[in-house]
Amino acid sequence: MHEEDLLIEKNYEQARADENIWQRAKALGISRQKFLHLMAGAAGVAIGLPRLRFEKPALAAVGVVKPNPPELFYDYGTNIEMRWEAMYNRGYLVPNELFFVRNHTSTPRVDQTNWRLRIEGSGVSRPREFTYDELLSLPSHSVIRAVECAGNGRSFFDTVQGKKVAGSQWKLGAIGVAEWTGVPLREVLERTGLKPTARDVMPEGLDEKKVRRPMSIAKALADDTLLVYAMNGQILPADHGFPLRVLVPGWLGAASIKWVGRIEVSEQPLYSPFNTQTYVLIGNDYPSNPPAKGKIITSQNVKSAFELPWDAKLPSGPHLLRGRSWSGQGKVTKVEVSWDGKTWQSARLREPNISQAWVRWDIDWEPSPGNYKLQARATDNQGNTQPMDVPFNQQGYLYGAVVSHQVSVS
Ligand SMILES: Nc1nc2c(c(=O)[nH]1)N[C@H]1C(S)=C(S)[C@@H](COP(=O)(O)O)O[C@H]1N2
Ligand SMILES: [Mo]
Repeated sequence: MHEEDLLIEKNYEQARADENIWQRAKALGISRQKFLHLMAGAAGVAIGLPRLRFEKPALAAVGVVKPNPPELFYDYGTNIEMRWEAMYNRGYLVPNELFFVRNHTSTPRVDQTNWRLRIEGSGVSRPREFTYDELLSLPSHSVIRAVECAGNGRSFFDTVQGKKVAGSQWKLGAIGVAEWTGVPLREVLERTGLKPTARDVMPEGLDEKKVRRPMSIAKALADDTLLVYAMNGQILPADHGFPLRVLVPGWLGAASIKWVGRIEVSEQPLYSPFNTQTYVLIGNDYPSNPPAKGKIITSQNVKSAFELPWDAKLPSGPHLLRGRSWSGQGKVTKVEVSWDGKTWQSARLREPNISQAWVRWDIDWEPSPGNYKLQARATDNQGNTQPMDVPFNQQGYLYGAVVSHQVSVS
């Protein structure tokens, strides 16, 4: 094709598409000769394109609806973990297709036309139901916040402390940050005759196990505690709680009940197996707290992750290391990185830095060949700094110690 023909947009696009296919074919190790042969066999570029696209089949974890290809997720059966390396070239938010999923059973398919949200209990004087459309017509609010599983980092109790505990062996990808849109829970409680004597609020899921976990009335009335119907500008996906989920910022993920169908408001403290048996810290360093078997978890702690695969292989020479740090209790103010286990250097924090979400950071690194254990240590505005070690607890929650990330440079 002559250069001047490329002034015509259609020709230009065609030529660039051909070139692009050839480049991709070359990257796959296909020779020019073989490529021309393949192209000749196709009735034009439009047919050649899909033929040359090498896509791995999207495997489906049990009970998770969305595709979970192995380049985006680790698969733990009913739970899928975000791969941190997949965030290296993305922005602040985790796209819905890359957001981790933690299901106690499996994602239920709820038809929003028959679905109702029921508010009841001794803490309200006008118990009632809301339809999906009624909720959509209430005042709405959008916030950017993390949802993080209390078990995020659990595998390090095994690999660092040598104490393997049951449950998904998460590395650090059981967290995601999204923009959540919904009705403040307060707006709904105010429409059900909330009593001044109300103490606890317990949302309950419509999944098989009816996952439910209480929060204090103060937390329920906070501006950013939401009944969420949209995630990152899209209708809330099935795996993340369609038609409605709760967002309880800063608290463990288990408080952010998905597929919520009922909310109990009580004048008495509320308990469920999810704050007495599980999601409590049990161990020598934690006193029991009847009727809970241990210390009840509320806020998440400070953690950091590199946007690298486990284990990582890098070429020697200059590299821009990237990562993110977060705290359930506030905003990260400082991140330090070490590649020798002795000296620490400050990483550059990149805007935005949103409280109870995370901050992106980066640092230049020019390693020579060898094996390294990269470490990142964050501090939040409440003065919490990641420790080098954390006390053990039986169910492997809140592993907030500095993690060593194995990298081999050649
Ligand atoms: N109804 C219900 N809500 C639930 C769960 C569940 O299994 N059922 N899992 C909880 C846990 S343990 C976590 S960490 C978060 C995970 O949210 P995500 O799957 O949208 O990432 O949802 C919470 N809400
Ligand atoms: Mo969780």
